[in-house]
Amino acid sequence: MTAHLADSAFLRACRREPVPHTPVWFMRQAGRSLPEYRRVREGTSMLAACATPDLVVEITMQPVRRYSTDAAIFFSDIVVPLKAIGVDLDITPGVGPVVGSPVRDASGIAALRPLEPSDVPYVTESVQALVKELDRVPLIGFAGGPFTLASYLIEGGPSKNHDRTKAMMYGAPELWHELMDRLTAITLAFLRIQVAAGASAIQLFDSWVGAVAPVDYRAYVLPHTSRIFAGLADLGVPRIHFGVGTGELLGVMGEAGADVVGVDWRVPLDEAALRVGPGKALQGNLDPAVLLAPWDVVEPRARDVLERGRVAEGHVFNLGHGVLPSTDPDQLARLTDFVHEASAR
Ligand code: 1CP
Repeated sequence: MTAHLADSAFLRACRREPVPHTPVWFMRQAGRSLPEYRRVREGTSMLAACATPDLVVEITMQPVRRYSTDAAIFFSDIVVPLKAIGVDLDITPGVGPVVGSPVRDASGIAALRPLEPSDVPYVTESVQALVKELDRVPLIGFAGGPFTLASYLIEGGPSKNHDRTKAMMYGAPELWHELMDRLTAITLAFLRIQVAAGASAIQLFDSWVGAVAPVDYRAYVLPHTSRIFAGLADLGVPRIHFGVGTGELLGVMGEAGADVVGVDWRVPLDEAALRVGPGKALQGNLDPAVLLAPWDVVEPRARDVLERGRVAEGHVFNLGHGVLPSTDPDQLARLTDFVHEASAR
């Protein structure tokens, strides 16, 4: 990593060091809300796009060029490593990941083999090309958290209540832990491949883990997420841990070993800092739907996030979840500039 990159506001904030301004990036900043994204994606399926380095580089760069965010997020999807080991799945427009034969028994779990770098040569190639192109802007690699991946595999697609997932978790804990062990190994391998190729930080998106109670998180999820973060420790890159609806889980998530905890919009950052405990930076947490309101509504709320974020030992400004597809890109441009100007020290 170059000195400029290591000294970037984003990586400094993740390490809880003083920053010239609060760094900002947006979950799901690539794609969806950008007309230039829709143009380059025309005629190419989501998974085919993820496997085409030229497209990955272009789409990852689009929001960085447009907004001057302090970090780029690798254009891919949480199901890419599962597809790469042979799981029969696709990403259906307007729905999300859909699995052909959901994983519900020991033989389905046994088929989930480890991920090797040779399964995802396009990931290595894309990250290497991106790191060159981004120059002084850090690239965040990512993977899905094991609970979230397990939910897609078991339910066969997006789910509101995660019924079958919880049925396995509570009713067949040995199967559950075997599945989580395999997903943990795949996730760790996928993240290490991205860092080996040059990613400067990683984020674990355990988006749907807010569906479990703290006591169950401790029993059924924490052992696995802890192994993922411990398995990345030797790489020396900041590790970010994010989920939605995790207000009650922030304390136990803080124990999993990440350097930065992502907070959704439901818990103010000053309160989140108390729940997460010392020794962590926070990331978040403007409600993405606020951006659908006029700027004079957005500005005081963004200022409030910045002010509460000062209570944390380090703060990376973000939304509380991904950019909504109907967001006007000009609002994100204005928000990026506002965060930079209002937080300048
Ligand atoms: O054809 C398309 O454009 C499909 C839309 C799309 C896109 C642009 C999907 C399908 N995935 C992605 C890219 C993606 N996914 C990124 C790249 C960076 C970016 O867009 O800035 C990232 C980080 C993800 C991660 C992801 N995929 C998560 C975790 C983050 C989150 O939003 O919580 C999850 C849960 C998924 C699953 C997924 N993939 C796609 C959709 C529509 C969904 C969600 C479906 C559901 O509600 O369960």
